Amino acid sequence: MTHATHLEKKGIIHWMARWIFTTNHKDIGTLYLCLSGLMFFIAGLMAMMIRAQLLKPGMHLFNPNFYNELVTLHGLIMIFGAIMPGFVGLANWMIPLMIGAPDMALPRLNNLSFWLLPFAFTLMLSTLFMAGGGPNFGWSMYAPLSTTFAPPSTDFVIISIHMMGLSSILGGINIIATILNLRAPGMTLMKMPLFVWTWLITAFLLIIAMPVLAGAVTMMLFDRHFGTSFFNAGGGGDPVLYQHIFWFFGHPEVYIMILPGFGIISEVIPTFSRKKLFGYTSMVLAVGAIAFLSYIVWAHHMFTTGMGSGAQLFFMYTTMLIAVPTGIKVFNWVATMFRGALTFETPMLFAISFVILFSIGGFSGLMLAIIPADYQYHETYFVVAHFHYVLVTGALFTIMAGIYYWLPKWTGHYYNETLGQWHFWLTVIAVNVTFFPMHFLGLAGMPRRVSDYALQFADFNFIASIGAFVLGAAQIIFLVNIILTIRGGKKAPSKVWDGAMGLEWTVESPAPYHTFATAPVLD
Ligand code: CU1
Repeated sequence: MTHATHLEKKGIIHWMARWIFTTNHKDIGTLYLCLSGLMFFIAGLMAMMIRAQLLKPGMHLFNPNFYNELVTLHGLIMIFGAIMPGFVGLANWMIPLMIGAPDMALPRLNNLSFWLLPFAFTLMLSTLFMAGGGPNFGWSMYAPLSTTFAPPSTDFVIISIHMMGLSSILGGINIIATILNLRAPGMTLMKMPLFVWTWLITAFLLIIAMPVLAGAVTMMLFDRHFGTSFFNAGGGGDPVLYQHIFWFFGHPEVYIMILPGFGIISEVIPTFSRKKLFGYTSMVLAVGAIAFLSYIVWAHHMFTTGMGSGAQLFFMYTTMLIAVPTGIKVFNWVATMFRGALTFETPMLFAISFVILFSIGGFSGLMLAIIPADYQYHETYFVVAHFHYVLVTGALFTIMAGIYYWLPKWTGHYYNETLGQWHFWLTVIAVNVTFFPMHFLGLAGMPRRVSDYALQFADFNFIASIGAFVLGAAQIIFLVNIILTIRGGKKAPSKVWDGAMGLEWTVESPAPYHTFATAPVLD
């Protein structure tokens, strides 16, 4: 071995050791964001394969069973692989900086929380190559499809969900410990930036919700292998019990994927409006109210299971009640922009389009909450349209807003604004072209999770598929822009957005010693 290759080898080992053993919140934040990006790519490819199969009626790209595996893994990986790690990555990067903490409270636990995930997702994706195929029962894993009739690989899905759940619970504990214990003197709870507040509440949701999911999949495992009949009517159990347990986790999970996004938007809109956030206290209370309500609405996913009308009415009214705190938040965001000195950089564009498109998703959610109407909409593309409007804007757009907003702080360089604008406009147009026609498909009666459809649905499906391909392609611009920003670009000062009234961060942070830049660029 020559001297040079020896040094090179040492360099690679050092580089690997740094990322594997790191306990630094910025490093771990970066790892989370890289994993999120990779999972977004994989689950996005699956979405485009789904839309290719649905391009026109009678397509035979794959057999219906593989189509179901794609639908299942697209959902599971987007939720647990792309969105949640994306928000946790942003939390790792920004919460210590925003509250003036030197790092997360439990740095080694932080390392473990991250490194559980690559193994969990390798396990989950490997099910595609197992005998009998991957999971084919949808991300909600309803029994008995996931028990009696499921392929053997389901057990590996269960184990990977346990690993992801453990990661989330440990991450939630770490975030709560950090926020409650490591705030700088003077940083009282009601002075914390909204992003920190929303994450504090989200962390409690995680700790309450994830063990419930773990319980549900463990009961699945017992029904599959250990002779129990929790979800088997033949043995005295009830498949509907699975749905109750799953959605007691599943509905709060939706808010786990949205509340941190509310926080990001509450940082971005004031900065680019050059005004203080309107109604800070009501924002905090609204997030708390939404989090509470999210635990008493779960059966709105189950109106058609034959529950009594008293229960149906309870879940209808509590669901509709969520519109009140959500309305308060939308009002406050608009009031913050009102008479502000607005500019429309990429983070602000994503923030404004979030407010508008998320409201559309909110309204279709209200439509779904109306019991008699839900009998018509249930299991149709109307539901698919609804939750993609909520999650693509509430999670994806807000994460993108956050990345554009904070990238200059992280790297010391501005991103390319022209590329950012192209990325935004292509994305926002493509999202609407993809998902808006699904409302019409659902109202016309097209069922979800079916790999082919009747002729009358052809036109809207074709439009939706074209939109999906454009949406996927547009993300290449995002990736290129991020790489260019990491490698160089216009130098950014510590007050990246002209310090807009000191609204960017409440606490000046020490220079990150692990930026990508070669020279220290942040003061
Ligand atoms: Cu729900």
